[in-house]
Amino acid sequence: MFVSVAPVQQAHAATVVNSTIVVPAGTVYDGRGQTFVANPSTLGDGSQAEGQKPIFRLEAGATLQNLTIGAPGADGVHCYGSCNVTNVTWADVGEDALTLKKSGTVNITGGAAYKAYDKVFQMNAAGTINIRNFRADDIGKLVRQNGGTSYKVVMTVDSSNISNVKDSILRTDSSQSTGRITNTRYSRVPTLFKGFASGNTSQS
Ligand code: ADA
Ligand code: CA
Ligand code: CA
Ligand code: CA
Repeated sequence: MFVSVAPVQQAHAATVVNSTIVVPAGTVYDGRGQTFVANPSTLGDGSQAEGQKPIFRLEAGATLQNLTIGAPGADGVHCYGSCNVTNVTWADVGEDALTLKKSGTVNITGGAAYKAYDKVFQMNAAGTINIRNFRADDIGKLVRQNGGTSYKVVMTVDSSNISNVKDSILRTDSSQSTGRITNTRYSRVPTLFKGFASGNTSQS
């Protein structure tokens, strides 16, 4: 499989990304533990303003692994179809952390998200998001299906640790969507699920 690796840089210095890094379909981008931040004048300042650009764009079947996204986080990661995000930490989520832009399955494995004023994972297309072994703290919502949409999104959270949530862990406006949370620790979470039809959520 084709794997791109991040350029070597000085220890502890963040790489400033001036234009979105595109990870081609079916390939792996390995950040080798480095930190990436947006250039605020080209990608976005990480505020709640809409229309910011992502730091990484993952084409269908791409994998992003082993890196930290620091501040400013701009619009984080965009997935155009299925994507795998493994051991990625958002130290200070920007407008949001990751958006599904075209239908597919998003697998988030390991990693963490901190300081998300509103949303962490934004689902703007039908599909599935599987979150496993994840840490989230100081967030508005962990997953939000785009407001007012009625397509189906399957959301699962397993073996994770979620704390200091303002709104809810999983939120939708669609009666088709489902939410399942297993083996997960929470503290200071007002509501696990918001907006789901009855019978479409489960927790154990
Ligand atoms: C808000 C906004 C949507 C979309 C979304 C996002 O929910 O209303 O149009 O921009 O944010 O993808 O960040
Ligand atoms: Ca938004
Ligand atoms: Ca933030
Ligand atoms: Ca966004």
